[in-house]
This record gives sequence, C-alpha cells and structure tokens, in this order.
Amino acid sequence: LDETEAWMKDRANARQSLEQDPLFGSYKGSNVLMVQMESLQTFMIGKSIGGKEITPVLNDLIEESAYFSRFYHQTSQGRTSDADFAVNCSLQPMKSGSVFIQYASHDFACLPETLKDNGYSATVFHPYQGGFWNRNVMYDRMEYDEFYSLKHFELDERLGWALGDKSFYRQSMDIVAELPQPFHAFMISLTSHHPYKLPAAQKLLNVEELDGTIMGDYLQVVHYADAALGELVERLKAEGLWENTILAVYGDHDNSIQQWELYERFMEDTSNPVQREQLVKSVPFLLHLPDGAHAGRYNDVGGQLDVTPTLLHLLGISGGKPYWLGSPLLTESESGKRTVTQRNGAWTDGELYFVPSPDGIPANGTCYSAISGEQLDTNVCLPFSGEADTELMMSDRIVIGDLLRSFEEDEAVEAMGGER
Ligand code: GP9
Repeated sequence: LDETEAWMKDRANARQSLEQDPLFGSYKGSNVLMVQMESLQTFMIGKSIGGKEITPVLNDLIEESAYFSRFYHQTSQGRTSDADFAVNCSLQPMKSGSVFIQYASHDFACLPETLKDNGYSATVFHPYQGGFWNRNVMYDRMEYDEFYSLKHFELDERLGWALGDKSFYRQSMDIVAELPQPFHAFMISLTSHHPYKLPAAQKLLNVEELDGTIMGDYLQVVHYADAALGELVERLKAEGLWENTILAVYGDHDNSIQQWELYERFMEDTSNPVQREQLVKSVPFLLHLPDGAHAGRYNDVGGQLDVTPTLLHLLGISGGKPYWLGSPLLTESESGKRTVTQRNGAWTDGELYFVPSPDGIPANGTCYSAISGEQLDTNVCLPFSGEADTELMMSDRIVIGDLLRSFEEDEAVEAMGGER
C-alpha cells in the first residue's frame, strides 16, 4: 500500500506541477459531452473511397479541434468496457476479463464522480441492454445520476445491434437539453459494431473493390456513424450548447479486422509488424473547445488514460490526487516525455515502440523505431520497459486490491492533521 501510494503520488505531483499552465481552468464550468464511438480507428480518417470522403464530419471537426494524431486505445479483453474504464477512471484495464465485471464493487475516482464533486450533473447513454458489461452496477459505482440504456429509448431506427446512432443521439439530446448545467454527458455509440452490416439503402459509399468484404462493410458503417455525429453537432448548435460545451470524441478500440490485404487500400504497405501494431492501436481523439481555440494537430503520443486528466486540467480541477495514471495532453507547460503503456506490456514514447514477446520476458521483446518502423536492438528499449511494467503492476494493485479506498482514508486522516 505505502509503495503504491508513494508511486501514485509522484504521478500526481507531476500532473499538479503542470497546473501553472495558463490553460489550467480556462474552460472552468463548461459542460462536457464525451462521445465514445464504437470500433472507430484512425487509419481511414481523412481518406476517400469512390470519390467520397469516408468521414467528412470528423475531417471538418478535426480542423476546428485539438486533434491528437498519435493517440492509442489501451483496451484488452474487456473491449468497450475497458475503453470506458481507461478513459473515465484513468487506470489500466485487466490483462484478462473486464474491470466492469470483476471489480465493480471497488472504489475508483472516475470522471463522473469527480465532476459531480465539482457541481456537475453526470449522465450516461448507451442503447443496449443495461446489464451488458455489467454497466447497470458499474455506472452506479461511478456515481452517474442516470444511466439511459436500451429500455429508455424508442426503437424507431433499427440498425446493427439495436438502435441506430442517429436516433440514439437525437433521443439522448432530448434529455441532455434539459439537464442541469454544467453537465457531464457521456454517449456510447453502437451502430458501428462488428459485423458492420447495414441495409443497402444506408450504404452511401462506393467502396469499389472492397464491396462484399468486411472492410467495405466497415467503411460503410463508419460513414453512417460519422454522419450521425454530424447530426449531433448540429443539434448541439441548435440547442445553444456549442459555445459552452467541451466536446470530446474518441474511438473505443480496433475493428478486429486483421486481414492485412484489405488495409493495402489505405496504407502503401502493411507488412511491417510495428506499422500493423500502430494501425490496430490507433484511434482518433479530438477535443472541440467552446471557442474553437487551440485547434490544431498535436503530435505527441497519448492514450485513453490521458483523457480524464486532460479534461480536469481544462476545467481547473486539480489532478494532484493519487487516483489517476494519465496526464493532461493539452498543456502549454513542459510535460517531458510521455509514454503510452499498453495492457500487454507494449509501450511507445513516440520515438520507440516496444512489442513484448508472448512469454512476457522483456529481453525477448522487439524494439522498433516508432517513426521509421525499423527494428532496433532490443537493448535500446529495455531500459524503459521496466517503467511500463511498473505502471501495469501499480494499476493492478489498485484495481485488484481496492487501494483507492485506503488512499482516500489516508488523505482524510492527513487533512485532519493526524498521522496515518
Ligand atoms: C454493447 C457494446 C459492445 O453494449 O458496448 O461492446 P464490445 O463488444 O465492443 O466490447
């Protein structure tokens, strides 16, 4: 406990040292709308097929947002629930299973709870059965005021697994428009879920030779999901919320399509193993700030664990507590080198990319240049692999051992001038 708390406090102090930044608190009191888009990856952002942009809405939104072009999902077997946990609670998911299912009774300091402590309402929307990924229980633990699941929506647009994104956003916005402000609203989309099937009338792209392949279907459904996001943005504007809401949009995880020949359409060559690794792990993350300020491409690496610290920083809520692993991505202060650690022990600092071997022995892993893809001597990466493993170990101790409960007790004792 002491060792883990001390290690987490070092992380917290590093975050707190960034709070001298003029950006800290510059969006204090803004609403937060977070959209987690199902299976949305980075590789086709900005690309066209058959003469049409695949994601025209995202492409335009990126131009007026802070866009993190080297952003990675950090999920494992818990897929969508892992993305939710990593983003909102800024801790690593489990190596196997899902924190939402295995550790829903444990204490975490997730975004909804933290924002509620700062005067926000907190609401989550997802148009599927509330028991899936144990969301009913976990969202209660995360202290959302309300969870709107499938049973709360009118099934007036049947697509994919359940309700189409367009209707989902429209019905969710009917509720958001009435929420007490400032609000934190979290929408988890579903239509672009595997197996990516859409009725013919909804397939608006000409995917040329990809027609009839799973990649062709994926692009069609991403095009639909993108259009739905466009309707959500228009509705935010129509409700007068665009100017006082931070919109955060990110992809939850990869699309599980591992047929590399289907990617050749977008990438000149996918034979390089680290290029494949980066393709699978890269998801978009954009932050649209109320005044459209700080728009541009941010090329430092970042990951899902950094989303909550980034939002807290902008809202002026201190990240100086030892509850989170990530660090703010959008800061004018010098943040030093950032490393994104994957659950399987892979990591990148933007220059190096380390892929562990299945036996988990660091010396058997493979070290690459993250820029050129060239394979390097493993010894170049080895000195840093210990840090990634330590992060995973500390996170596991917290999640499995329910240590945040003890951290909070220690803080309460210290605040009263006592010794723990
Ligand atoms: C269903 C949806 C699916 O509620 O979140 O999640 P996934 O299968 O992608 O983990």
